[in-house]
Amino acid sequence: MQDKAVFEQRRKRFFDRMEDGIAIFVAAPETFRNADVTHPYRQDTDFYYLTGFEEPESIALLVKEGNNRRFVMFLRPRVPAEEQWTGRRLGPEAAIETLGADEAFPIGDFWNKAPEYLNRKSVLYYRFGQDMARDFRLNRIIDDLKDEARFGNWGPWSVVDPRGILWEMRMFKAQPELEDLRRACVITSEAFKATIAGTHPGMYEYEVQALLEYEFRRRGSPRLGFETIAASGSNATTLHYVKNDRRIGEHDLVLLDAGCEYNYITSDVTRTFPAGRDFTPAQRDVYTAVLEAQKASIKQVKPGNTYQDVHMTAVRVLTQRMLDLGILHGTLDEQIESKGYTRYFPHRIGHYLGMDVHDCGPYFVDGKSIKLAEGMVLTVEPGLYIPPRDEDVPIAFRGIGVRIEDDVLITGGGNEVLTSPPKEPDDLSRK
Ligand SMILES: [Mn+2]
Repeated sequence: MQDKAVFEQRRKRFFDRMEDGIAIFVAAPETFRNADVTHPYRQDTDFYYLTGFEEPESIALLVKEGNNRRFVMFLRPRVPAEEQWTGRRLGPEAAIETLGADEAFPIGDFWNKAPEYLNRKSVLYYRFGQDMARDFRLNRIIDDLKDEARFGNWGPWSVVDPRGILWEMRMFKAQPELEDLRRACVITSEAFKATIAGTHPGMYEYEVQALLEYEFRRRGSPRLGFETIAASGSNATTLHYVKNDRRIGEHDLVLLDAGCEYNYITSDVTRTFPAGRDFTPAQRDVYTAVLEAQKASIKQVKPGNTYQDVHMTAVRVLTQRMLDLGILHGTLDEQIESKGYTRYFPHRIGHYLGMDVHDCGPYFVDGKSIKLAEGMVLTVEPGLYIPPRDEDVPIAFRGIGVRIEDDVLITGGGNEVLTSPPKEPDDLSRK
């Protein structure tokens, strides 16, 4: 666990923003893969953000009544016979000291104690819709409290999704988050560099994936931020290709899109590079178009510019270059007006990055593209994807897919690119 003061500070900020009432946060459930084998466990992002606690089967309450603020934890008790199988648990006694909880109880007590915590609270902060049985039970408790009005009891009258507060907090990265993000970006960059150097024709895509993920792990990353895309040849034209089971050919490009987590913050990088000695002329044409678009877009990432400004910069460069190469026809204005370019650049320029790879936060407010501001982190990842059997395109371009992605922090004066694997075509030819 990171320094507990980080989580205490976050809880304080949440308390400051919430109205008098109670907020309930639930740990991610363990999910079964097959038989009694579970998927690798990762804590729910919002739960971890506020508690720093990584165990499943736990619930955190933030209770606010005026100046009286209490952080209450429910968690698995210490049971040596169970811990012999699944490992050491923190337990309620240690939760006070280790997590900074004001009160802590075994998770089995939660439903018995829930009515007393919910009683006479006007606002409940809770995310409905993740577990119907739990939602139903909570709702029942609230209704039962209201039925006891003659005894002076009542349950919350309004239910608020806590993500409204949390996501505004998580969207802007400050010191503790930035330290971890920088670390994730350095590990990812170094691992990409090693993997690009270690990739050769004849390898399978999954070997490249395994090499990259080994390079992440040996540098101290506990897990991936998302499934690795290792796409060779025309597989790179499938945006979220994760089969990774094809043998890489002599003249293929390899598109590698991956990122490691560090302290629950992830990086997200894409590089596209020739598996063999060099780009073919057509590959180089497409590659330099995407690189030019990426560089131009990154320049637009600064306070006051909008997300849409960054996106449209890429659209203009990519569209113009596709017209130059005979991939599109007509004029720049016509193509932009008709959105004809989306046939080969179908996605947006990038996304917020943080504890979730597609991190929280609005992109449009009141119908207007949001203005970028210091502390936000955005990926910039233009791409061109020419389907292998697109007969409207000169044959040399068919089946080429290129994406180039870096992680960009918005600073007071502009931006800082946090990721650094090679991307100049001459640095990617070898070898
Ligand atoms: Mn991305």
